[in-house]
Amino acid sequence: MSDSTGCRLYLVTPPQLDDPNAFATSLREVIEAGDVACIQLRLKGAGDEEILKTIDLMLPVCEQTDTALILNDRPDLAAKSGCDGVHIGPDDMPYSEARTVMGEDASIGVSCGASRHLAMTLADDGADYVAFGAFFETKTKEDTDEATVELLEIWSQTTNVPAVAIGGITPENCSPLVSAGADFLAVSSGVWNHPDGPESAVRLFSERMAE
Ligand code: TZP
Ligand code: MG
Repeated sequence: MSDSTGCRLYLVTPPQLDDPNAFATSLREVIEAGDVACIQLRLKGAGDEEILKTIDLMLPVCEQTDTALILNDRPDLAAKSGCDGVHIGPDDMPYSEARTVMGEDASIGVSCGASRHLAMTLADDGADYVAFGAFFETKTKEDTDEATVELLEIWSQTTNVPAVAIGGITPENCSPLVSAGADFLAVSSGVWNHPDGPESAVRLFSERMAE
């Protein structure tokens, strides 16, 4: 999940998968439609068994397409299932414990809302990326903070720790975030609910990120 090539796409799965098999099968073409660095499995309300089964289905696709698989919320499941990393927020396992569970080689990303202070603290602790958001209105998550383009600019000018921008991002509204120095755009509905389909969305995002 290196950020050496400028801004890249960080896919976030839909919050529910009615047919995990079909999702995993179609994932390859979505990933191959553009510059996708990683995909976060974010199944809110799913049980452990469903999460582990979905990881098993997604891992081969991720390995074959050189895409990191990041699990949301659950370092314990990420470590035992072979995920490349985990994404944690303030209500999840604390960063230091997650590092112990996941090991030094895993990617650990942290939600920081709109807090540069929290991001600096966790980056100092060793987080592999910090995520700021929401930048735009989103129906995918409730009670989000309001992050600004200025926050992203200051972060990218003052640190080397990659910044992920998240929240309501679409191909149409993403350019200011790319210009502000976002290393990754994390997107769920902007890809899966795109009127022309997820592959078109990934293609459009990749075009915008390359401008
Ligand atoms: N964290 C902040 S906003 C958000 C998360 C998980 C939702 C991202 O989904 P979408 O559909 O791209 O707004
Ligand atoms: Mg969480």
